[in-house]
Amino acid sequence: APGDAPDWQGWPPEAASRYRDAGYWTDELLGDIVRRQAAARPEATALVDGERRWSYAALEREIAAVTRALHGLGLRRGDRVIVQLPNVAEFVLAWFALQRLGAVPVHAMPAHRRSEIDHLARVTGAVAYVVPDRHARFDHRSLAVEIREARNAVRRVIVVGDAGGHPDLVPFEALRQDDGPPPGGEPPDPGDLALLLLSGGTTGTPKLIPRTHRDYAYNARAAAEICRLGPETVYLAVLPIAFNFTMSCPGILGTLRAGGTVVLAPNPSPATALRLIERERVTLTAVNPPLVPHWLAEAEETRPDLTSLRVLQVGAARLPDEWARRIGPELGCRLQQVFGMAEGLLNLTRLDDAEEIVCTTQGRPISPGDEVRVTDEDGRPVPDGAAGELLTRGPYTLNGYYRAPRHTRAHFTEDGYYRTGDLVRRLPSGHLRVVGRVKDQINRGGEKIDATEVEEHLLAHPAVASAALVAAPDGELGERTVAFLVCAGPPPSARDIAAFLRERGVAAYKAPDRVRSLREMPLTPVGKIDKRALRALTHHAAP
Ligand code: J2J
Repeated sequence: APGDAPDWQGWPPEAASRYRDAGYWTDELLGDIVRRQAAARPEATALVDGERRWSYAALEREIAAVTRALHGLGLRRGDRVIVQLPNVAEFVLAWFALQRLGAVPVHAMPAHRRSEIDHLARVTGAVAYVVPDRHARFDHRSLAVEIREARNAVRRVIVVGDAGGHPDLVPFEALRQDDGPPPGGEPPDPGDLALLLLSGGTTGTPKLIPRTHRDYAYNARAAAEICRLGPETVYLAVLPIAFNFTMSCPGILGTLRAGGTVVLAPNPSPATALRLIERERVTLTAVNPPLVPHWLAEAEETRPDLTSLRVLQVGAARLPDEWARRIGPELGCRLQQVFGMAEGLLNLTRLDDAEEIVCTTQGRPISPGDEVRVTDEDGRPVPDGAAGELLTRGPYTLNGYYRAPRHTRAHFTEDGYYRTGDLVRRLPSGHLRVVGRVKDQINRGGEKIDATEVEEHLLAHPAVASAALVAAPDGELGERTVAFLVCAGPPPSARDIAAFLRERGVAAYKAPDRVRSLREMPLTPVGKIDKRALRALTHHAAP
């Protein structure tokens, strides 16, 4: 951390005691979730990954083994560990084992590459890195070795799958069989940092979001209550497992807390997901909007038995009202719109909300402790129904980013509200409609792209003199990225740029969908690049 600044800012004492008194915050530790259910219903199915199945008792045994093994590898309370895994059971085992040690998983996405992971390693001082062997035609082991060489703090690399006999890599399989003595050491405190989530970011590099045992357990519990989860719940994890939505809204944590069953989808394809719903009698699952028309088409074509499915959650980007209206009639389940953010605030439509509300709003806050303000450009509250920026604070919303005091000052008000950068209209009922954005971010079908971050990479290209990344409306993804470039010589193509970014170790989804060259950038009166003018150009751009 720079200077003597604390790593992150917690809640003011007055708010903390209010949240405790109201019962939002308890002393529940995330690491105890499976232990409790293993005592209550040892034989019930907790986790399904392909042909592999774990009862709560079996899951408990394996988490205990992995906890001992990680302790044996030297991991201790407070240590940060980058976890970059696809939807595999080992994520669940590693995650709960880290929680029991009081170590802090850093949630990387499978698509992240050297640029993102190196940044995470540097900022967090991570001591270990958990990777798959290969995933989506990428060898994560070689990236891990590179990171380990560049970052001395990363002492251990743990590989799920084939460690290839590489002496520096620890096979995860060996951790599952550990039968050493139970680890001693201090248990974590409920107020401790429990995990670090990645923000979509708007400031050049991904910011890290500190979440504590207390606030994250409350997030999962409150969402689970609204979704009425119980032991009969079967949750299908379709979106990436490390995503806040999949983890705790109510997701994996909410389901396991309720004693239900978590089923992992190995890929997001509609055929895979719909087959799993039929086979495992799934009751709840969650997708982003671009998947919706594909699910509808697949269901129509293959007619799978979806009678078990009660609720389909859709979130992470704006769901068009017309798609929303088709879900109930065509899939035979209820739609629940989800407007969440890794920073905290979670909005859900309720199971008993009127159809019109469910199809046209993105829900309302899950907690009576959530405070919401909708303000104009000068920070003054706007009346209900008018568009304004959404500001929020509450029992599970962060008070500042991790080791980033400058970003924290930019994104929080004096009185501790987080500026979401989202433009919303609030109905008198408290429901929110997301109508736009004031942050410099592109939401590519739920995947957030920080324009500044990509622009900095583009400017490193020798032919590029000036660069701006903007969103263009897109029928499939909602938005796609267009890079406007001013070049000295012949402009690079979209393929050239994609190859250039890959070379720099940038995740592939950040490569611009289209590249257009301009003679000069349109500027605002104060001399900044006029992104509004550029966005207008995308509307009549040839594909
Ligand atoms: C419009 N924009 C939305 C929605 C998120 C649950 C669900 C999603 C996320 C998530 C999450 C939206 N309509 N329904 O963490 O727990 C945009 C907003 C928001 C940003 C947050 C969860 N749902 N968004 O998407 O941290 O712009 O979290 O501020 O990735 O996604 O992105 P992220």
